[in-house]
Amino acid sequence: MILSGLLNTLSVRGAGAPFLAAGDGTFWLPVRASEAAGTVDNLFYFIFWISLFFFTLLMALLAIFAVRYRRRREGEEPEPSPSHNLAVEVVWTAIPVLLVAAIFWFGFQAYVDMSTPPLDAYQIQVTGQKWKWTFTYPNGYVDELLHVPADRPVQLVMTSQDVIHSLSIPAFRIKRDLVPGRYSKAWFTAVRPGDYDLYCAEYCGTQHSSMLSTVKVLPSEEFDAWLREHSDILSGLTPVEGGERVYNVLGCKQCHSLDGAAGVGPTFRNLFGSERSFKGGGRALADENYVSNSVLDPQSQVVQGFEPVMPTFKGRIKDQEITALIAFLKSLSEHAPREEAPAAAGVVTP
Ligand code: HEC
Ligand SMILES: [Cu+2]
Repeated sequence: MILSGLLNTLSVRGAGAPFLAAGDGTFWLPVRASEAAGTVDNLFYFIFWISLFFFTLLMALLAIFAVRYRRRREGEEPEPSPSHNLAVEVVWTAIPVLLVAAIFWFGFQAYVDMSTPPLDAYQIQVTGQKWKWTFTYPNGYVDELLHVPADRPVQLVMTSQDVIHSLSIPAFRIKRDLVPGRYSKAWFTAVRPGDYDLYCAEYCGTQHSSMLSTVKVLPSEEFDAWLREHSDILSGLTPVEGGERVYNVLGCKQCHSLDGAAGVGPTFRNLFGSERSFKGGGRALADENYVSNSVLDPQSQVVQGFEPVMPTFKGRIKDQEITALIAFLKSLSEHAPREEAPAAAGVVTP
């Protein structure tokens, strides 16, 4: 029967090979890079062809009837038309009901599959905030690009720090909202190594359109090697080099320059050891504890002339990384003692 054939082509893990396997995009849809993409596309084309078939049929009948039964003479009376035909009515009710039921069934199946991650899925935490994505790996490594292993189910556990965002990866056919104060989940199995676009699909403020990232699908062993290499960002580096690495990797450079120019936040040049004044009064010397506190609780002392927009790095930065940052800031400042001060080693975490 046609229906069971369709069922086969549509089922994700069904016996039959999917009609559209992972592969290049089609006219309407982008490249298919996840296991579920074929199912979604089959469903899309199922609905598309049904719609096209009925649209063509109805428009053709409309045109034919309009010509065939047109009024040919001035004053011609309409012929009496039948008001009821049981057979025709049963047919035009039953066929659409069956089609709609089939669409529901295939759609529901795909929805359930796409909402139920396998228990052994590899978990990555996702945070959305105005206007960037951060991806936290099981070992604590944080990145702004989403690296995932191919051919392994990956689950994203997502939340937002401010407003509603929506993570959308067209090549994987997934899109899910991130809501502040709760966790939403999405999962996929990427099947084609390569780079794919990741968008925010929920209007979240003025720079919504630049809230972009890239998904990098790596072959499984390459992914493991990549994660190992990037996890310990301080390894093999001096404290100053390590601090510079932290500055780049954790995104401080988006807001803090090194050349003396103020950006969204104050420059890091000559910051360490200088006197700071705060909004609403108060002054302090920028020492080790001040830097540590600025990173962990930025809103507690807001520097005069700047907005309180720095996100907290609590939970995302390790103590050794703060220590390295302090060494880096000292190297940029003429107010700092030239040698490593012993106090830098003992960072206080509130
Ligand atoms: C989104 C922009 C942004 C990011 C990212 C950011 N900051 Fe800030 N930062 C600010 C702003 C704005 C201020 C000034 C207002 C305040 O004190 O909260 C500031 C203040 C500071 C201060 C105090 C500066 C001073 O002049 O006294 C330090 C130290 C600091 N940030 C360190 C960091 C470090 C380290 C990182 C990365 C781990 C970082 N910031 C990431 C925006 C940012
Ligand atoms: Cu957004």
